[in-house]
Amino acid sequence: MIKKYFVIFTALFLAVYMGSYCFAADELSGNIENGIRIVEVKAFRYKFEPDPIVVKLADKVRLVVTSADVNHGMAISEFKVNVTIPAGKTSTVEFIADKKGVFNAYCSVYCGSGHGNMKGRFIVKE
Ligand SMILES: [Cu+2]
Repeated sequence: MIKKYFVIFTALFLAVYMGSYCFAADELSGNIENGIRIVEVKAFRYKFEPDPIVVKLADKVRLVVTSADVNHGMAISEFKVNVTIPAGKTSTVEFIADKKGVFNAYCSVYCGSGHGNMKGRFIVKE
């Protein structure tokens, strides 16, 4: 009897554990180099990748954004980020993630019919 519960408990634990691992939306993005969290982002019609971008509160963040197609922009209003990325080029922006929460990163340069929906999430967690 106890053995049975143990098996069920273990199965449940594994399911929850694996589930949270697979669907973790909050794994930190990029790598720390010289104290800066560097995240490579790809901008293309009509998405940013990765999505979400996840950083830690107080991180110094450098977004290295490359456009895979046309001119794009990447803006995160709460951090006064607004960078333009010419077609096929890479732009870089640096800022401090000094507020926690879930923020919108959106395209700020008209890039086609789906431009208005070109959004990603920028998550700052503790
Ligand atoms: Cu756009």
